[in-house]
Amino acid sequence: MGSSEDLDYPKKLLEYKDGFLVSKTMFTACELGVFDLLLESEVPLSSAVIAQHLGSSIDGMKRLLSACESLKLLEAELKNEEAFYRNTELSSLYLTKSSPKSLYHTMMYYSQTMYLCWHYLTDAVREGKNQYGRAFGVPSKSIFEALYRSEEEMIKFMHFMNSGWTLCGKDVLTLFDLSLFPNVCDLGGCSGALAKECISLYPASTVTIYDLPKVVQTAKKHFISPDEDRIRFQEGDFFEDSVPEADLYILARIIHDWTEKMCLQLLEKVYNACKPGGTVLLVEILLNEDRSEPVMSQLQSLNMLLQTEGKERTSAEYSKLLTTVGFKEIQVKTTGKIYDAILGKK
Ligand code: SAM
Ligand code: ASE
Repeated sequence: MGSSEDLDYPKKLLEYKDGFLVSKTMFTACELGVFDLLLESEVPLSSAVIAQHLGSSIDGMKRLLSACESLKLLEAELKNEEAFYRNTELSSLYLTKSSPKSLYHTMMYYSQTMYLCWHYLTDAVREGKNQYGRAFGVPSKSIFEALYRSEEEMIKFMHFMNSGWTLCGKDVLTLFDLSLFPNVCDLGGCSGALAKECISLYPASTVTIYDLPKVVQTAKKHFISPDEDRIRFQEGDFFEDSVPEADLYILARIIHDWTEKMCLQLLEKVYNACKPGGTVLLVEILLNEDRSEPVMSQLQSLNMLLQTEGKERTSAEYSKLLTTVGFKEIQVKTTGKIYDAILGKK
């Protein structure tokens, strides 16, 4: 840090400045369907053919494709001075819609929703609150009313939530031996990616997805098939209504949405619903104890400021929330990936 090299030529700052140009280039190629078209095609395709298939200008597509090549998202081979493009292995695996590891819905949510919110980061920092009013013209009173401002937006969010678990859903559910819990409740279980992972990892478990009524109805309609009969549903509001009986409560990406006071209210309800030996599993992105890292957790915490009433926390802060309401034997385990887990017992 601070070497003369850095000060003569601020390489890092120039890279940071272009961060959103890189993101938007990748998002745009996803959104236009470049990676999907190249996955389907048996042979590499020219810019003109790709532009024609995807209904874009030839010049715009030429620039997009060569930017993607320079970002190593595409590979090109020259024939008679014309470039023919194909996907890299990485793009085929993660940027196509149909891949089992697809991050397509993550990219779309970042590009279409989060990008608009981040335009108002200055306002969010000044005011210390989310920016749905400015970004989407909807009142920012209740965050999930804003997040679900139309059915279409709710479905996009539900796809986004699912696509996050393709990377580390299995990892977070195998940190602790959850086979001890036949009856699992996934509070705020949304579109059910973790519930599906849970029943496939633990053949004796039944998972109840608890969520707001319209989320449960949409999950049943679009995300969970009736033959996944070890997944059950319960509609409700976890701040207003009682929660189902269970041996294990999973709260994945729930606590980070809320203020301290609301977190304690929710966790106290979960504690009271637990029988002795009952267990809670929090799944969250963790900040290091000195809060300096990881960068991704820091950026996610800014996103929580923009989109919710919450923030990202350290494992000590999560442990404190759990012990405050009465949970004991707190254990923290890390995956080395994005999400980690904290377990507590009654
Ligand atoms: N647990 C899922 C995951 O990690 O993919 C979804 C996390 S998402 C950030 C938060 C979930 O909590 C959403 O599905 C949302 O509908 C649900 N939720 C928000 N407020 C709720 C409430 N008051 N009662 C029940 N569920 C709620
Ligand atoms: C929430 C999580 C998110 C509420 C709104 C949100 C995320 C984006 N908007 O609980 C999660 C983003 N995290 C990652 C790793 O993509």
